[in-house]
Order: sequence, then structure tokens, then C-alpha cells
Amino acid sequence: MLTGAGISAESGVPTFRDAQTGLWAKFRPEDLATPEAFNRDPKRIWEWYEWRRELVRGVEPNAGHRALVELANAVPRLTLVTQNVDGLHQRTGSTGVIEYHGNILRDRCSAEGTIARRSSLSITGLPECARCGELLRPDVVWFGESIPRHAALEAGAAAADCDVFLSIGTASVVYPAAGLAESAQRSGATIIEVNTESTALTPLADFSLRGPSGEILPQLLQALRG
Ligand code: BV8
Repeated sequence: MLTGAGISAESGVPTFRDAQTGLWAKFRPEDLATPEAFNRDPKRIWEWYEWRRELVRGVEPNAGHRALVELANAVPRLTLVTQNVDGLHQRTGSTGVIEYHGNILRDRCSAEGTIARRSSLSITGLPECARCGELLRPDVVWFGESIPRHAALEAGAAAADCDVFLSIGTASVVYPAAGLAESAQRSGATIIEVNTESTALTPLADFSLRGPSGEILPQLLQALRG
């Protein structure tokens, strides 16, 4: 299964398709979530991520997240791959979540590439690595960056070896994540999409369940339980 920003929308986390609000209204996420933007203006990019962190910390998982925890107990094997960086699946109790695009709440050292703690003092006023003093960055995958190797391998293997591929709340335009459903279909899986709108995946899907995931997923779970 693959989730996207849509599953967190009912928790109040704006999707990437949503117009950005407030001071970020004039920016496109695709232009901010890049190494170039960070290298050019780390202060602005950190302000954007701190704003999003605040927002994510202030919201709660919704019925869609909760239904997936139950679903994992109702089927023999479930692999949850998320494009979301908000950590809401884990907060709801999902385990073994594959964070395909990282996690916004973790800091990574931009020099060492490892998860890092912040130094208690900072020369630049920006978060610096407690070990080496270099600039920290959010532990997310930016556009133009590779997917973490373990996430790519695990998600790829699960997609190629599943009976049903559930695509939830994603516009299916960001690759390589969007390629997982295509790989599942080539391996003979049934493709089910849950989305409020049609997407790039809709023409490929065997079933398109149109509606908010916070309503559809509990109904799907109910139907599965009979
Ligand atoms: C890579 C973390 C190469 C950061 C994210 C041209 C130039 C450069 C690159 C490319 C290019 N063309 C293609 C690429 C590749 C690029 C890409 O795919 N670009 C797109 C824009 C065309 N991909 C990459 O760059 C990837 N890396 O290719 O590396 C490489 C290879 C080898 C070696 C070196 C490099 C990395 C992509 C990861 C980017 N990082 N996030 C952060 O969050 O700050 S992606 C980010 O956007 C999110 O994580 C998410 O994945 C994506 C948005 O997608 P969705 O989740 O689908 O969200 P969206 O808002 O779009 O849609 C929401 C959906 O929910 C809608 O369908 C809506 O209808 C629905 N919905 C709304 N409410 C509900 C709902 N559904 C159900 N219920 C509801 N209530």
C-alpha cells in the first residue's frame, strides 16, 4: 500500500496540491523542497520546515490512519509505504512504516549524512550538528535526491510481490513512488485507488473508490470484516 498527502488532509495537514497558505502562498513546494533552494537560502528553507513541523506537531491522526492500523491486523501481510513525512502513521500505531521520502521531524547532518543532534550553540543562527558543527537539514528526500536505499529496496520488493496494491491519497505524479503501483500491476496485483479525485493512476486502477480516505478506509475495513 502507498499513502500520500491526501490521507493526512483530514488531519489538517495541507497537501502539496493545496495552495500554500500565509507567507508561503507565493511559493511552490517543488521549488522549496530541493537541495538547490537549501544551498541558496538555508534560512528560508529552515523557516518553511519549522513552520511545517509546528503544524504537524499540532495535528492528530484521523480515521483513515486508524483504519490502516486495523487493516494490518485483518490481512495476512501488509506493507505500508508512505510518501508523507509527517510521521502520522507511526503516531497512530502503524509499525514497519517505510518512509519513502523521510521524516520532517528528524534532523540530518548535511556533511555526514547521518541523523544528528543539534549543537546547543550555533554560529550561523541555523541548526548545526552537535558532532561536527556543520549545517543540519531536515531528514527528508528533496526533489532530485535519491530515495533512501533501504526504503527503495523494501518498497520495491513489496510492490512486486503483492496481491492487492492500495494507493491512498496520492496524485501519483511524483516518481519513483508513483512507479510502485505500475510495478505491482505488472506483477499481477489488483490496483485499488482511494482518492477524492481521479489521478494519473485512475486509468490503471481496477477499482477507484472516490471519496475522503477518512470515510472510505473504515468502510473498506468494515466490508473486509464482513
Ligand atoms: C528522484 C519530501 C532522481 C520533501 C517529497 C524533472 C526534474 C527533476 C526531477 C524530476 C523531473 N521529472 C521527474 C522528476 C523526478 C521527481 C518527480 O517525480 N517530480 C515530479 C514533480 C514530476 N522525483 C524526484 O526528484 C525524486 N527523486 O527522482 O531522484 C535521482 C535518481 C538517481 C540518483 C539521483 C537522483 C524525489 C521525489 C521526492 C520529493 N520529496 N517530499 C518534503 O515533503 O518537504 S515529494 C512530496 O510531494 C510529498 O512527499 C509527496 O510525495 C509529493 C506530493 O505527492 P502526493 O502525496 O500525491 O500529494 P499531492 O498533494 O500531490 O496530492 C494529494 C492527493 O490526495 C490528491 O490526489 C488529492 O486528490 C488527494 N486527496 C486530498 N484530500 C484527500 C485526498 N485523497 C483521499 N482523501 C482525502 N481526504
